[in-house]
Amino acid sequence: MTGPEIPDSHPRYESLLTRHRIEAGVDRGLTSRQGLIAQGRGEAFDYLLGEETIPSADNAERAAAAHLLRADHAVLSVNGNVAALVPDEIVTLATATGADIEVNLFNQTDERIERIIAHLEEHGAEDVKGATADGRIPGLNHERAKVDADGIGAADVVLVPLEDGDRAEALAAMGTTEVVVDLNPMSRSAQSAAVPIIDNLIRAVPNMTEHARELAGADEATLSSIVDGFDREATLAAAEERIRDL
Ligand code: PTJ
Repeated sequence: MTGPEIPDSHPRYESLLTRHRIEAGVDRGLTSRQGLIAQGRGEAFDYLLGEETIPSADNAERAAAAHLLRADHAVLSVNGNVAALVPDEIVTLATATGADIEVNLFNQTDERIERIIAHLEEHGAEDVKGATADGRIPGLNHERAKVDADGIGAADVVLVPLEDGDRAEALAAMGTTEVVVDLNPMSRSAQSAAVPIIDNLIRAVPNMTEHARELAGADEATLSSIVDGFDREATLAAAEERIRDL
């Protein structure tokens, strides 16, 4: 994806680049218009967090990498914002962890699912799931309950960036271990996640890959001790404290 003419010395370079990517995603029919609003909400929280990966988020990203590596069947869920912001990085994370990729949308249309699958394939993804939609998340009676039965429907660990609260809670109720990336520590999705990552997607996904690469040779006991030692409440509290103290 081509970038805008923004000098990288600009103090808000990353934020402007991110905005441009979301705009381009909408223009290309990948991202929903609601995705623009979600981006604005995220930016406000990112500003309050200091636009950096705080130590508790880095720790959560490490725990997320351990979950993905240890899983029997991990799936990275991709929506319109994820597809626009981090297509290469999601493919790289899937490769580093052996996870599947599934397109799963809040505002579902077959056309947009197919466009996003084609876009991810252009970025090197293979066997992207989401087009079959032959399974359902129990407890949700909307279009967004649809998942692939052999994808999110059968996963033990799912990474759901920028999820909406209802679906995040329904996935958690299914017994799926949920890793959520959301800049708002008070959002229902962050609050219901086994691993809430309070960080910007554009920093969180590459950092998870870095941790996954570092942990690639780790044995089951090491991965389990990282997973078991993770404290979700402390992670949420640290992010909220950072926001309140700024
Ligand atoms: O592509 P679709 O149809 O699946 O739609 C996706 C959106 C994001 C539009 C949909 O899920 C939605 O409406 O989400 P919400 O309810 O607006 O929630 C978005 C959450 O993501 C908010 O809590 C934001 O703070 C957060 N957020 C936004 N941008 C980022 C982010 N978190 C991490 N990184 C970001 N770049």
